[in-house]
Amino acid sequence: MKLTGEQCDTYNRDGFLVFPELFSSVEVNALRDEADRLRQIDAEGIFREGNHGMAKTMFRMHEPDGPTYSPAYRALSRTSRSLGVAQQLLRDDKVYMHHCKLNMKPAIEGTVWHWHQDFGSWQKDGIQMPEMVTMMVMLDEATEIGGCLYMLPGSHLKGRFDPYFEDSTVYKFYATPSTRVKEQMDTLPDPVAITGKPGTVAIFNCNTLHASGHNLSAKDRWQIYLCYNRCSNRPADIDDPRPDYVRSTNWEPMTLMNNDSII
Ligand SMILES: O=C(O)CCC(=O)C(=O)O
Repeated sequence: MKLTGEQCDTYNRDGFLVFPELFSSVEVNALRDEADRLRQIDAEGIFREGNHGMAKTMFRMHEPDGPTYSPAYRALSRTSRSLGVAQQLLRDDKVYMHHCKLNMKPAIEGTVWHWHQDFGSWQKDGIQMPEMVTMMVMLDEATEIGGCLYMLPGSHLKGRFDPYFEDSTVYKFYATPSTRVKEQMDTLPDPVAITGKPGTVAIFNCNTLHASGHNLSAKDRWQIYLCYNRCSNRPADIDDPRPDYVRSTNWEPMTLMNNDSII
């Protein structure tokens, strides 16, 4: 798959692009079945939340040497619709995956992600250049009541906002101070709700401000995140790096797989 010039212009202007139902229902079902299998296991790289200890996030389903491995997720990370688009947007054929994760925001209990730029965390991983792209794939219908993502168009062009460590939520991560977010909201177009049917994809820049709310609906909201980086932009050595499942140390270029390899 190749993006058109117009799609590239939209990505460069807004900091994100949405592709309705880019993956088929057969592919989505295969990925859901695998997620269902993996969430039963107890492994580093699977985090739980809520009163019932439900899996909230799992990592590293794309690498064959770990407990959370799934061939379907490896294939997902390497199709021309995922890796091919990342190579095009990063203008480089040598691309690796910083991490792959599934956020399973459970019905009623799944909670907020405050506004943030992903590069806030990735810079602390030792990555120098904010030139990374993330592909989000919906495994459920994403709705506003169900805690879909929101993107702030054009925010990736405003540079980096010094993050703070947000530890009041279940998800502890580097978020953007609310004063800075409000300043940007005063001047930029309104946030866009990234809603869609299962199989819908959003690709976004690592400096695009994004957030999501509580899942108030009766349905789980499962979304995969594939975070691509240029091999030449791999992290520098740092003290006390995060574990491999979230800061990959496999910096080999990924190779494309056939489009039908997920199923
Ligand atoms: O899954 C979500 O609702 C938000 C996830 C997110 O923003 C992130 O992982 O950076």
